[in-house]
Amino acid sequence: MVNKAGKEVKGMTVNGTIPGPTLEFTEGEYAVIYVKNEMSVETSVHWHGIIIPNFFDGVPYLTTPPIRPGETFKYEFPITQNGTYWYHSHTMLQEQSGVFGSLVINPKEKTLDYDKDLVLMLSDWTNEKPMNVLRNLKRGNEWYGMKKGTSTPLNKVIARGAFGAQLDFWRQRMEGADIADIYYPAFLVNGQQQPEYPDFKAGEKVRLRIINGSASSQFWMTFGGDMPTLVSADGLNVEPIKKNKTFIAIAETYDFIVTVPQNAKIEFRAMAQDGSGTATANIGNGKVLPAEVVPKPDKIKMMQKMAKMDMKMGAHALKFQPKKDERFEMKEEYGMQMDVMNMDMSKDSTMNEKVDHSKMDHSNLPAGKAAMNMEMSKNSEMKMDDSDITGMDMFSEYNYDYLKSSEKTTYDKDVPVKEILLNLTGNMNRYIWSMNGVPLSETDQIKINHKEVTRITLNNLTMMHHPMHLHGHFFRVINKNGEYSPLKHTVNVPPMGEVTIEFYGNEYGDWFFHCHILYHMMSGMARVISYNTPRDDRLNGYPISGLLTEADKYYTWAMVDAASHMTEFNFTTSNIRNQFNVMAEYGWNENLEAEVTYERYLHDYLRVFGGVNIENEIEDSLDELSTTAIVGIRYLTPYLFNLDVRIDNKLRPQISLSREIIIFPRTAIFGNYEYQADFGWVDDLPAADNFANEVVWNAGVEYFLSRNFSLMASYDNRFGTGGGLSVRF
Ligand SMILES: [Cu+2]
Repeated sequence: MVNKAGKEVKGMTVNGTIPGPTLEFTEGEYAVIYVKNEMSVETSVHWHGIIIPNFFDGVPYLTTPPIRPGETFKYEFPITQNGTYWYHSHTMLQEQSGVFGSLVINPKEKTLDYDKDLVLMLSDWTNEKPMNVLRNLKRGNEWYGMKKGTSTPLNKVIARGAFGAQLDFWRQRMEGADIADIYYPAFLVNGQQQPEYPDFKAGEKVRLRIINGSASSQFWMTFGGDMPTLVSADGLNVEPIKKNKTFIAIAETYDFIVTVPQNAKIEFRAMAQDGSGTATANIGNGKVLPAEVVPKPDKIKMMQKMAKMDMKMGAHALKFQPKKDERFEMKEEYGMQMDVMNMDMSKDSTMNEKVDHSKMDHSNLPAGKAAMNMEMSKNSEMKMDDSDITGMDMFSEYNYDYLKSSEKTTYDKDVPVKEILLNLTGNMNRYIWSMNGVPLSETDQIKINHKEVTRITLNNLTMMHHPMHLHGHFFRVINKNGEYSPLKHTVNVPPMGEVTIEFYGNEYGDWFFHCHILYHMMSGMARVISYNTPRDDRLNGYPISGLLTEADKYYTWAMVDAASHMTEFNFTTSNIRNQFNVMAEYGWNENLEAEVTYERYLHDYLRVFGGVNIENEIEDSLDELSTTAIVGIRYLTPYLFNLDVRIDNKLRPQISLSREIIIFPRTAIFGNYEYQADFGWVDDLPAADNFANEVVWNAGVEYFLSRNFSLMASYDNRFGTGGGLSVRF
């Protein structure tokens, strides 16, 4: 029998309540949900973790039409599961603004022992417009790290004796080991920083339904009082386990049962993974039973360990030839350098057992990496001098071995298996995120087969965690529990780590598979997984390009320096492959240079460009201006120098190098050196010289006042010395 439950979601505007209302259903009901768009922009709602008819999955332009302003869309689907889930807008970055809420489905028959429910929805809060946050990430503004104190300026690095590790990172074109990109003034539980839940009586068993609805924050959760019992993950029940400190990735859900103490309240703490902030909630009455405070991660120490591990970083996020299949070469070349470790792969069969007996926990790692760890732990020379754990173990606390399904989750042995390798790739310099070096806008769909098992190896070649979410399916996360590996809809893949998931193809249509860090999804780390079935007619007029182009938008930024010796203007507009630049510099001593260029990115670090340059011919005089056409290449070198090699239509070659380094928490130094040679190939040189050259150089210091303002001082050999203000737009 099907119950018909009608629910109406109102006021789900950007400025409405955060989170949105909790939608409660009982397993077996038929959900009918009307979503009215009262915003001035398109929206959508995705039902995260719900097994749902493809058309109602809510990814605009892929499965479901977008909801236009003023329109009401009716979602309807049978509810065939129970547990803790959530819903959120799947339109660009709207979820960051607060378009999300919880979805609680009560079981038909209650099998767990608890008296009451309490939803705890975690989120991150920014005062900025989310698209502006992404624009700041694209332009490489260092402000967020400075503001939250997680950046690693050179003075701190040197003081800790980590300059060698820093050089190793720079060599691989990385600034450091970033954990999270964005500054958040607040982290929230149910929309508040410290909510109180006093309406529970001592002795009551409360099922905490914890959902991470953040746009880009993952948390360490801890609980005060007695050890809580973890009973379900991503909505599905697992073998109950007493567990306190637990990591929750973005979009995951975990249910814990706690017993309300006598005359005391349980503190629940959620600390952002990078230690930049905490939200808490108190459950019960009386004195607070504090939750363990998780120490902040030590980024400089992480850099040192990674440098010692000889990880090869910097796999391309944007390949030269996106259509060329180089997945396996990429996996071979980047990541952990296995050969260095001199390990014997043939021992694999016995490794897992041995590893389990060691005090270290490697079991989330594939056999190869686990083996390497073991070799390392046996080899005293390879041991980290100041720690009893090896470098790879830095991320072992993120494994899912504590999750065990109560039933076998394996598929029939006779079912064919299709293997897919996805390297997770990213480029912090340009903020491009992708898989196998190919962002969403440049890739084909991943074809999967009905009634087959699809096994995906997710190999993270970046320094960041990526919580990967597959729509419309639960997948097995292969862990040490083998046949009892848990089923999930979202899996966190730690830096340089590898996770294998598999699912049985019992659906139809196209489904989205993406990193749930919204800013990564919007920068290309996403795929469409397709059963290759005909598209729903109701999607006519909503081409899939509407989704694909979301990840390839143009972002525009500008900067003005107003100083006592000169003024400078820079303008950039850029998408994944293309960039337009306008630059104008004017010295009060009557020297000027202006340039307009178009650049095409061939891959992450290399671009070709062409344009027009104007400068004064005679020093300190604007009487004669020379206009030249220019072509050349720009290249980001190892150690993060910007190299520009060009030639103009007078056949004068020019080379320049520039670099900026953050030396103190809010202070950067910068320098630029430019050398132009003229062999007289086109214009005659004066006095029958056969060679002339011109050198331009400048160096200076910048102090960051805020996201948009800096103080600057510099010397320029054309303009002299001076200081002033930099304004970023
Ligand atoms: Cu990601």
